[in-house]
Amino acid sequence: MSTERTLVLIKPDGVERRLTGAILARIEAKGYTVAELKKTEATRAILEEHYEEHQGKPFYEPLVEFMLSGPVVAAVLEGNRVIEGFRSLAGTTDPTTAAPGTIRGDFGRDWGTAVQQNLVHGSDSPESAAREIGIWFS
Ligand code: DAT
Ligand code: MG
Repeated sequence: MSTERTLVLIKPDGVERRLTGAILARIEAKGYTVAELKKTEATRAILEEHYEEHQGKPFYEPLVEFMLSGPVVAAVLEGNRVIEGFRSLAGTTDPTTAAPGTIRGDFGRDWGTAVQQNLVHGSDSPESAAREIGIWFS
């Protein structure tokens, strides 16, 4: 067993489309524990830290603007290999090609700016998870 914690965000598109419950249901059905949960508004300062690795990329500003466009739901999940496991539940970054059966594949829409409107964020490594949990739940 390798019990881990990961940071999950339900992005503004997921909250606005009333998909919070459906997404959390998939997380719980998989057997992960929702250890922390809150609805909150991101700030530019939080997002600059959260998306530090993407600063300077062409999609960075649109991504930050999108994340500021409405409330998000932040969660800490616990479970065996949950970092990799949640990213598998979420599907690949682009909802157009994310596999059916995944959150992004089943609920993601193709509407022009869709890559950033991909419903959820999940930490990608133990280091990112520790860093991101500190940002959203300090
Ligand atoms: P992920 O969220 O799958 O970890 P990432 O960390 O590479 O993906 O990128 C963070 C977010 O930025 C991603 O969820 C959506 C957006 N994004 C990534 N690549 C993009 C691109 N080529 N065009 C527009 N938005 C992009
Ligand atoms: Mg990422």
